[in-house]
Amino acid sequence: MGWTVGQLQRMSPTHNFGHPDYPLITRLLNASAGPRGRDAYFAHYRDLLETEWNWVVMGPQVDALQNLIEADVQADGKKLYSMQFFHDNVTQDVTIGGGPGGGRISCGLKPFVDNRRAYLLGLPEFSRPRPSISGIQVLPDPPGASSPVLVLAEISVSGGNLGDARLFWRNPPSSLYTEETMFDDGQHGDGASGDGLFGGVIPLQSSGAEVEWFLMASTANGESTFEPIHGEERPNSFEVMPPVVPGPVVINEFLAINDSGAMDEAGEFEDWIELYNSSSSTLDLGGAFLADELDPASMWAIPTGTSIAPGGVLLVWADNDPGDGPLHATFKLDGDGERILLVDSDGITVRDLVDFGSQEVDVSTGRLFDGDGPWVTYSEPSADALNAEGCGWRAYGPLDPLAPALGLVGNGSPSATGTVSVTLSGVTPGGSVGLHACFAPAYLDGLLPQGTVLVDPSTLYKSAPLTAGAAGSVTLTLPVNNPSLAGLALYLQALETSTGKLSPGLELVFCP
Ligand SMILES: [Ca+2]
Ligand SMILES: [Ca+2]
Ligand SMILES: [Ca+2]
Ligand SMILES: [Ca+2]
Repeated sequence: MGWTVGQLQRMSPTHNFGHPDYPLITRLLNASAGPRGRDAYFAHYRDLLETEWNWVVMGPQVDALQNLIEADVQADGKKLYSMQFFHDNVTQDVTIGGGPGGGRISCGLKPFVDNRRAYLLGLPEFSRPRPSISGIQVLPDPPGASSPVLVLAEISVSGGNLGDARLFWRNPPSSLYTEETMFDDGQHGDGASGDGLFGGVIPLQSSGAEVEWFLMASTANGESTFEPIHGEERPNSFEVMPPVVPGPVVINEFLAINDSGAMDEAGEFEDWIELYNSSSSTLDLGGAFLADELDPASMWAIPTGTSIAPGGVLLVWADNDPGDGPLHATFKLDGDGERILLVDSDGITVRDLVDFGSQEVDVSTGRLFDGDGPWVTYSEPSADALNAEGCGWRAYGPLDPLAPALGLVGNGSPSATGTVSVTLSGVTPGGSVGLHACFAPAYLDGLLPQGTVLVDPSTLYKSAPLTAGAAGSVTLTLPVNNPSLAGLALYLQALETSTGKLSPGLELVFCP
């Protein structure tokens, strides 16, 4: 280009705008084409500047590339420049050649990146405040084919004024985006008017549709932010789930990461799915499907003659090992999260659908009561057995089993004629902790900011205030000696008063 290093470092981001030989940038940035071209251009430019165009990021990449080619450069008998230049030019300008008038300056990579970054960050387009977007929610979760989808986001501009917020969506993925306005008027599922929570609506889409979407918020001046970064190029997405037509058989429990639990006929620890028959008759499941996606071609047909007893369970291995036996589905479960579908033999009617997130090793996810919710996690899975069986202790946790900060275990056999004890751990040494016993469980997410409340406070039987020992644990022993309690169920959860830390849930059903 015949430019000096300094000129290159300070090349305008709108270079060639308006030049008749450069129609693309001219049309993109032309105000008559609407604000989005220019605003989006600068937002993308700024994202690159803030994430990539930084020697902290690029330096190690340059080092890696230099190491990759160094031996070949060394071996090159016809190279134009010395090895000294090969190394020096990464971090400094070098002068190549000489003679009258001096040599040509080859721009050092690091000073170029540093100086151009400093120049760009000083431009008003890249230094004025722009919106921040956080707290994204997509409702319902997962999106279904029976209602539009609401996208919520907290949007604000620190030190500036918000101009507008927009939601862009498309279906199918290769099509053009449709633009929807996001509102903070209290009329779009967005909480109160003017509270900074914005709502935008993606209209009703059909079952199985793959919808891609992103958000763009702009100041009145046009400084813009994408969520996710790169906007239309790398959008968020969701698949529209079909409506569920409940039947007597449901998905009851599953384990997506099995390291040391139930073993299949081949001696392998495999993923599994447990079904439950809530009806009072034996049901033939032959021809129905289990699947991890809606595509009929990928569904696994339950073999003819497979039946499930009334009030009974059926275990299917999700190991993609059809040779291991009849009940081995042709898919596995993704421990990072996916879905399980139970589909009628028509291949269309969805009878049950579980959409799950990231799973932990050897912790199953299941219904707290067989055939019925809420969904909880079990550190002691019950493959091919009822989730709630007989009397005794039963631990259950929130869907994120790692969330509880306190431990809570029941000791010994909980006989109605003996003594019951529970041990709390993980408490602040010497700290106060309450053990709450209720007659019903619950799954109250969001009631306490620290975690999920797993007992129903409206059915409180007793709260026991306890003080932890120096090791942060405490055991409560209760003589029961009341045969009439046999069969009674209590649901226990501990809450540390000062920190709000919660334990998992613990079910106690008194044995005779
Ligand atoms: Ca609002
Ligand atoms: Ca798995
Ligand atoms: Ca297997
Ligand atoms: Ca079970």
